[in-house]
Amino acid sequence: MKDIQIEKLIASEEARQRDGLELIPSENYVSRDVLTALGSVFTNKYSEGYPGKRYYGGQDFTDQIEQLAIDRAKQLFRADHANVQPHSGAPANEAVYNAWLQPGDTVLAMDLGHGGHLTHGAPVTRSAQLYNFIRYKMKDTTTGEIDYDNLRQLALEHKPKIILAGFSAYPRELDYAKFAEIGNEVGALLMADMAHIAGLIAAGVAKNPFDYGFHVITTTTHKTLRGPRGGMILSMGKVGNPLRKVEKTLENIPTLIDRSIFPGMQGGPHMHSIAAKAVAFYEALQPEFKDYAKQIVANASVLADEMQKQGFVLLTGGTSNHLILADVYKSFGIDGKTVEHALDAIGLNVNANAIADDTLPPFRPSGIRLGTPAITTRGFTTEHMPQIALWMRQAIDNRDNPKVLAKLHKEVTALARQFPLPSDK
Ligand code: DSN
Repeated sequence: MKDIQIEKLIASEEARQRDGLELIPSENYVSRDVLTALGSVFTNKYSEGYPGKRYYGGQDFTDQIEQLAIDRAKQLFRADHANVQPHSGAPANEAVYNAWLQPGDTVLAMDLGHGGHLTHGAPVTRSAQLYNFIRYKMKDTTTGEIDYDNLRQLALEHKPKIILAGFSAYPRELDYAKFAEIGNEVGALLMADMAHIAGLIAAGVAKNPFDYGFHVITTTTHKTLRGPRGGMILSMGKVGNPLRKVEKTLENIPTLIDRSIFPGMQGGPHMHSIAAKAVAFYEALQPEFKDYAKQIVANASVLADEMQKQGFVLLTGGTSNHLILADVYKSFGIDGKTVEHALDAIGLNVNANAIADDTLPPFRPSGIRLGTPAITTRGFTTEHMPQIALWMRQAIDNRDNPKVLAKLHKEVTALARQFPLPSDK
């Protein structure tokens, strides 16, 4: 590379990723093949429109790439339709709102503090200015059970046009059948945001909301699905010409979504990213991906147990997926940001996270959030989890002792280096 500054920074980031343990639950390591597709000449091409219906010439290969991505996504998630163009998860969610709602319409979604996502109507977002978001919560934070009775009452009272099941900080399975029952009772579009668990659903390790009558699923492609940074919208219904207007009916959802993404919200799709999505979907269709997903959940379950032995108080008492939320304020009397920094200092990356009804502010919340998708990609198994939990506790206890932190950092690096990144292979 002629740009030495950027070359050095890429090399430094590679070393950081290799020498540490990535425990942020929304991150992962992609394969060399995904990286190759992402760095390919498809980044040079404009392709507004959809396969066979483009506004510019020269689409012989872009059409094939996008069609492969679509077909593989549909197969993975048993969907009637896939739009693989969203640049990420936030625009994917916004595109569904834009497809189905009028300004002022109501959406019933999970409260941010109880596990929901910013794009599910947090007051600071543009969507929250356009639409009326009502929030449901957990009934009991020690088990994670959603308050379905309250959810139903809210639905009957506010008549939401969309009921949204999904989360970015919730360690349990949702009861999609209950959501569907309530949604059907009030005539709402059933939308799931499976960004965190897409890989688990693809592998059959977590439930697929489509099996319970959901109409739309949004996701990112870079978390448990282990693809490039990007988004996708899957839907059930009739697939029409995306460039023609159709009536707003549940059956026409796929066409409404295509129109909402282009020309509604985005311009040219990022075809290099779509090529990389296609590669990731190919990888997720291989039998070994099922083993990977099972191992993610097994690792998370043991890590959660081991953390509890080390004194961490866990929200919902554990985990059923890839994700763990710990109330470190309750556990050790210190905030999540302090713990994040202490763990960073020894090469363990987690993120500070608000817990349900947090009394501390968002930038210095009571919790940390972590998970096992990335370390499982590197080959870590349940036998390594006690050591990770022990290091976490030691880093917290010695957070003001640079000598001990440096020693722990060396130990973490020594273990990490035994597990190459997929892009090294
Ligand atoms: N930032 C993502 C996460 O970490 O869960 C969600 O958008």
